[in-house]
Amino acid sequence: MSGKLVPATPDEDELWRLAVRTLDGNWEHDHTAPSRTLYPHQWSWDSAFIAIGWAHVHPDRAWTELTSLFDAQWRDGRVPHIVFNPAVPVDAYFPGPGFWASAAVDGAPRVATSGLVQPPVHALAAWHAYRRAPSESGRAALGRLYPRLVAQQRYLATHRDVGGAGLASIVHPWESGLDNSPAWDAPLAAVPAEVAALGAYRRRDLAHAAAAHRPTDLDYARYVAIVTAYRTAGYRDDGLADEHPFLVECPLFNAAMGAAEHALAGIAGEIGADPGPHTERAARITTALVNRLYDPTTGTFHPRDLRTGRLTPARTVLGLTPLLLPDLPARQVEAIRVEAVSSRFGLATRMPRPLPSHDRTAADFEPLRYWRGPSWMNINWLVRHGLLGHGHTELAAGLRASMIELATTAGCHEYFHPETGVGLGSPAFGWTAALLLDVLATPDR
Ligand code: 9WN
Repeated sequence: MSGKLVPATPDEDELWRLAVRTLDGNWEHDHTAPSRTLYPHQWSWDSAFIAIGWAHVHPDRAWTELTSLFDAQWRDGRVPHIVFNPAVPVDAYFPGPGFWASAAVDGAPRVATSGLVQPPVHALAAWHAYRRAPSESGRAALGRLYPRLVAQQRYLATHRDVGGAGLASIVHPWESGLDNSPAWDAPLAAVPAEVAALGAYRRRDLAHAAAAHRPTDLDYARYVAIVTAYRTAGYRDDGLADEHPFLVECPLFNAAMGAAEHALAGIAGEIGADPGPHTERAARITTALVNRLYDPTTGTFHPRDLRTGRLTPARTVLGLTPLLLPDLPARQVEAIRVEAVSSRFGLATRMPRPLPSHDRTAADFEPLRYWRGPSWMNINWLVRHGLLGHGHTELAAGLRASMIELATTAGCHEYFHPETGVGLGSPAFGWTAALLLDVLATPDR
């Protein structure tokens, strides 16, 4: 599907052009910066979402975006969450390349990267991008990416299965992509850290965004302490269970990992490989996710803290994301629907605003602070995708309309006030623009 097929109203037409301009403005020779100011390098899951948008207007850029990211894949298969652009000054983002020190690690690529990962939405994105713009060169790019996507999954399913139950653990809130979510409050509170330790560094985010919207200094001190522990261990995963201060099984991360196997089955079929092993692995991940992270008493999914063995109590939007799995059992699909349409999230066939990132009725709901309330386009896109996959077309249509209406008034911001719809964070944000293109180009069925 390409740009010219968009059945646009004048408003949608203008929005389409704004989104393309935003992506163009952030394009940087072989990748797209999430934001020129706040995030001037390449981010892993951002690139996946952004590739879906490029597929509508510039399919070659979609493949370049994913390929440049996977060029930085480590020998063990991990796809780093940040690939540093050497042309950007080293102090433009904290923590920068010197802090991560990837060059000192055997098996890291030549380009400087972080040592963490992000939710593995890349196979899903590659499969989407291909189906949006099928072509011979697209199939060839898909064929080259396939073994790298498989290696990414293998890394997560082996090195990161710290709990031994078939799910991957995240070792830092940054790996969740929802860095400051209330879901991490309990495991993060157990990480020993002192704000004073931050004195050695300068937070660059506060030069571009209001402190009241961003994580606190104590959160940052803990983020730094967790990376320091992992870096000191050479980013090796074999000692995680004994030593590492933050170990959590996240519902979104694992739903993405399962959805990736479904996407890889589709890709395998397209390029003449065997889809069978992917379908089998997908089924195992779905079973493990339901067994480990679904709580029948709350009727939603929660992260599991491996340090305590307990599910974390917050009911965040993470709980809705297993809908991404096409083979999620009907009981859990229905439980997620009930949770989503409750006053906590407000999903409806006509809804004033997209889903918030946290339960609107919770005492710790904060409409302005990063991932603790604001609405984000990528999460709404994922949930829409899941609703469509499970036949909830009218709810998906309500969500789509609310996403378009929000961006029509507020533009391509990084995130949005979940009640007023005011745009927050970076005003020219990559995945917002990219996913708007996709939503505009895929009208309700
Ligand atoms: C840390 C780039 C990234 C997103 C994350 C988002 C934010 C970074 C930060 O920006 O995280 O990785 O500095 O806060 O939380 O989801 O990938 O857009």
